[in-house]
Formats: sequence, structure tokens, C-alpha cells
Amino acid sequence: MGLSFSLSADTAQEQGLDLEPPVRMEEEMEGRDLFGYVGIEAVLDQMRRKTMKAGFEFNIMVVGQSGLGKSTLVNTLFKSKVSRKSCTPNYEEKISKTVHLQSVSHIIEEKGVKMKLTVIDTPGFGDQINNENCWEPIVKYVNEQYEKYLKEELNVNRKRRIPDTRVHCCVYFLPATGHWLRPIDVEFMRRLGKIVSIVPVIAKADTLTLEERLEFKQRIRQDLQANGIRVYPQKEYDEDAEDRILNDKIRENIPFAVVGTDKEHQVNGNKVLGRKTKWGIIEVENVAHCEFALLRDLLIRSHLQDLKDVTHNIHYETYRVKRLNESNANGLALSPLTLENGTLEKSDAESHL
Ligand SMILES: Nc1nc2c(ncn2[C@@H]2O[C@H](COP(=O)(O)OP(=O)(O)O)[C@@H](O)[C@H]2O)c(=O)[nH]1
Ligand SMILES: [Mg+2]
Repeated sequence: MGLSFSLSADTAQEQGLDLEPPVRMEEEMEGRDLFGYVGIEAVLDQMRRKTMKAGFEFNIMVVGQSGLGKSTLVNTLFKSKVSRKSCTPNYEEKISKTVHLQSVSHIIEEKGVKMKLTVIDTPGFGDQINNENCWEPIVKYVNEQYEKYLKEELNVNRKRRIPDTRVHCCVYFLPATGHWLRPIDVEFMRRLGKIVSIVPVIAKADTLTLEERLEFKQRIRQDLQANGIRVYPQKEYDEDAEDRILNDKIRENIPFAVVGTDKEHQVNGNKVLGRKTKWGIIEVENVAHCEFALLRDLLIRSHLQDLKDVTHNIHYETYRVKRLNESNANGLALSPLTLENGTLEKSDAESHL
């Protein structure tokens, strides 16, 4: 048997030993006390190399009626054909009476960094005359991915890296009506906002004039607040003052009025992504034309890791705690997953649209 180092100063005193209280190393060693270069910062290179080797996963879900430009926008975001356009839906898709979830994965590589991108499409959402409970399959899908992850985590022989199929971000497409949020928008975002990070966008924003766009955005922000809808990035998860300033700017601009395209056009000798109309070219990546670039920056360039962190530390954590509490109450094994897990109470699910 080896020596035990867990003897505390108090117990030592009781036993008549004269031990010094433990020295708190972290308070004593600060950067300025180092006598020379140690090389701690090289850990960043190590992390970078590991991430590049392993790659990372990013799962994005798009929700909104068909024809709002969801597939086009995802393709524009990742500059590749990651989602099939539905402008020529086949017969089966046309008659679809329910929401089907379809997920498609692609490996996208840029400068040696590999991303496994999964796009989860939700065809059929909001397409019926009676859209009652059409969010249910989506809630179910989101929770099933948490459940899968939880089961893997609880396995005695865990995988070194648990495959992550959890939805890191849900982009919700609002039709550019210029009015208010519709009951279906409120119902969907109210429910899903509790279990996943939602980023609302105004689809096909090229159909609104500048004033209409400004007004519509303001109304939506009012509506979101009035209905207690929580969209990403949420104030309470800002980590520090710097975060708050950056995120406040994003919050002031939400929902982004976006335009998507799969075509390039020549503008002043440069190739730009755009939509050609009779009166000119709408440049998708030009912030003077639309807010596509703001959405791209949020989802990819500035907040991709934060979206993954919020999914893991907040949404998944909430689910995990709830499930483990349930299983503690019911004995050891995880109880079967029901739709209500992690969502609203039954009475809420029964409201009509
Ligand atoms: N005016 C306009 N049309 C768009 C925009 N994005 C896509 N479209 C067109 O809308 C149609 C439906 O697009 P699609 O991406 O298949 O929509 P989805 O059903 O929501 O996936 C296609 O004809 C697209 O070319 C946009 O931002 N503005
Ligand atoms: Mg589509």
C-alpha cells in the first residue's frame, strides 16, 4: 500500500501530528514570477493540431414552410451543395401530410480543418391548413439526440469520442410578410427555445423595402419579448462584459433579414454571390444589400464554438439532469423517453393554432 496524502491539517492535529496547512500553489505562481520562458502558450498549437486532426461536428437544423429558401440559404452559408433544393418537389414530397426530418451529412474541409456538417431539414413544417402540433416531431428529434448522447455517456465502456448528433443551432425562417409573428411562429419558438438554440431569420428579405424591413424587425423583437421567447444568444449566458457588448449588437439586429442564392454574377469585374433581377443584382454578401453576412458571421465565424458549448453546457445539461433525476426516482435504469421530457407540460401542448 502506498502513502496516503489525503490527511488534512485538522485530522493531523487531532492525531497529534504537526502539519503545516497546505500551500496554495496557484496563488503564488503568476506569469511575472517565472524566471524564463516555459512554453505554456504552446498548448494552443497542440489544441489546434488535435482539432485539425480529429475535425469537429456541427449540426444545424432549418425550420420553416417549404419554399422559404431554407435549402438555398444553407448552400449559400457553406458555399456548397449541402442541401437539396425543393423547387421541383417529387410527388411524394408534395403530398407529405406530416413533418419528416431528414438529415444529410457532409465533410467540408478548409485550410486543413475538417468539419462534419449535418443539415437537418424539416420538410412539411407549417405546410398544412391545420398546423396543430407540427413542432412535435421536431421536439422529439432534438430530445432523441440528447438521449442518444446520454446513453453513450452512461455506458461503462465509453467511446473516446461520443458521436455528437445534437442540434447545435436551429435556424427558424419567418416569411417576409411585414406583419407580426404568426401563432405558429410563437408556438414553435416558445417550445423549442427551451431545448435548443434558435436563430430566427427573415426569409427572402429581398421582397421587403428598407422601411418595411426595419419595421418588421422591430415588431418581431417586440413580439419575441412579449411572448417570452428565448432566442440565441441569450443574455444570461454571456460570459463577461466583452461578450455582452458583442452579443448586445447581435441582439439589436435579430432577426437577420437574409437572401440566399446559388448563383454567381459579375459585379465591377468581381464574381459575387447574388440574385439577378430586372432592376439589378442583389449581392448576398454585401451588408448594404442584406444581412446574410451577419448571419454567416454569427453561425460560422464568431459563434460556432459557442453554439456547441451552449448546446452541451445548457441545453443538454438541463436534459441530462432531468433524466437522471427521473431515473433516480424510478430506480436505476433510465426510464423510456417520452415526448414531454425536456419540453412543456401537457396543457401547453394542447393549445390550438
Ligand atoms: N427572392 C428570393 N428567392 C429565393 C431566395 N432563396 C431562395 N429563393 C428561391 O425560392 C425557391 C425555393 O427555395 P428552396 O431553397 O428550395 O426553399 P425550401 O423549400 O425552403 O428549401 C427557389 O426557387 C429559390 O431559388 C431569396 O432569398 N430570395
Ligand atoms: Mg428545402
